[in-house]
Amino acid sequence: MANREAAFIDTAHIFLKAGKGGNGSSSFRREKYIPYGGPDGGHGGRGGSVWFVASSNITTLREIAFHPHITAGDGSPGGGNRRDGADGEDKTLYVPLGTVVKRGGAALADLKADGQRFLAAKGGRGGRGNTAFKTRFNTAPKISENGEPGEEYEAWLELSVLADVGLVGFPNAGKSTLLSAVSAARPKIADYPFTTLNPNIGMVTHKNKSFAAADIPGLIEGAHEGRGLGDLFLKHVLRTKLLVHLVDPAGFGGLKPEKAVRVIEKELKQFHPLLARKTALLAVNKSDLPGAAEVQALLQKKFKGREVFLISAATGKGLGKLLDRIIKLLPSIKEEDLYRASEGAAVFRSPEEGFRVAKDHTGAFVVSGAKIEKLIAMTNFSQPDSWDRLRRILRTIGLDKALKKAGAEAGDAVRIADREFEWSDEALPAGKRGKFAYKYRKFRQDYGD
Ligand SMILES: Nc1nc2c(ncn2[C@@H]2O[C@H](COP(=O)(O)OP(=O)(O)OP(=O)(O)O)[C@@H](O)[C@H]2O)c(=O)[nH]1
Ligand SMILES: [Mg+2]
Repeated sequence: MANREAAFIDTAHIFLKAGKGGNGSSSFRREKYIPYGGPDGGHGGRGGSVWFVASSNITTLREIAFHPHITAGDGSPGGGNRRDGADGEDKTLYVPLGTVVKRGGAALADLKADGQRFLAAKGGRGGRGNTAFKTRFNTAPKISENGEPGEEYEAWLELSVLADVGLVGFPNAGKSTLLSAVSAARPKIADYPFTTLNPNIGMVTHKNKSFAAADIPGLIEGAHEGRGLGDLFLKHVLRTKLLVHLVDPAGFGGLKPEKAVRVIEKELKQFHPLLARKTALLAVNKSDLPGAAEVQALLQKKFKGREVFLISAATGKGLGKLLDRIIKLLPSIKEEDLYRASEGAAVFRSPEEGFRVAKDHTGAFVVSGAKIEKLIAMTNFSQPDSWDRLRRILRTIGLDKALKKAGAEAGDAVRIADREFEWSDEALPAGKRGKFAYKYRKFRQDYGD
């Protein structure tokens, strides 16, 4: 769209992919006069991670929304001569203050402070080279791990601007005029409704106290269900501490001021009950025009117990008193926590431990679980010794028992992650590495090593 303002974007559906760790290397020292050199395969490098950093220099999610595939670099493989692979490059994305990261409906992080960092997707660790597998019994291991896959998931970013005070009211009430009168913000002002299309934020300093104020597009009746622009932006005042409800003494669209105030308050409440609970100061604007003082007196009578100010955003009259009241009230209002996410840390991680065995419609046994799938991904199937190690681990963690209990018999297919194995109860020949009751024999491999 040509309209620059309309490009304000406050949600983004994104796909995060952290880097895979580099594969470890299986290599042996070769020197002229040392015929049987020991293992010297280096480790793979760590995969890069995806980070979000809150920054006051960014105001919209536009960049991210248009580039939703976010990928960090893979680690490099290890090499011979104990050469470790290089780490993959991290990917850092800057997001506006007030960005919430959500995954499957749960909030992972609420980025509110300038510079606050959030590790959104962790890079995989590098696979160990064969130097790591040397033991007293196996001094020449031909085992190396593949790198761990990086975390990968889809997420939603939601921005709600952070301000202490939200300016609400019908279109044309003078919200933008007020913001520009009390801050350095210069929102567009005009004598027609819906001048403001995006939230504007301004820093207000009054008597050595500062607070942020947000001016949102005017609301109309039905805003909470999508009429006008209102509902798109009401969420931006959800996190404010205080509302200033601006009233045009002329009313709006044939509504008298008193009725107009009630309509707006009903819209706020219907959008979110939290909005109805907020302290809301009423301010009758345009006091430089005839009739405004009468409207203020009337509203004060109709809304007993509420504070009704009389101001002129255009001439500045009455603004000092309104600001006095705001800075007096703000410190006593606690911010309601919309999201229970702990600062900077993910609250949602798939469980690592345990696995599940289920039989699918083809009769294959499907084994799932984050840890066991990771183990499969990190096994280098081109190395017979790695196969042995895998069998041993699977037995130790109890998969053999679980499969037997589930009714697995020789020849049945067992699927883990993207691999399929043939299960057999044939005993492996007893050797120096022990005897195994069962073996997993690979008979199909979808991905080359
Ligand atoms: N006389 C007078 N006019 C004012 C005052 N404040 C604002 N106006 C005028 O009212 C009109 C609307 O002002 P805006 O600040 O654009 O109103 P708004 O509430 O931001 O309107 P929307 O963005 O459309 O919701 C403009 O023509 C302003 O110049 C005031 O105190 N006195
Ligand atoms: Mg405006």
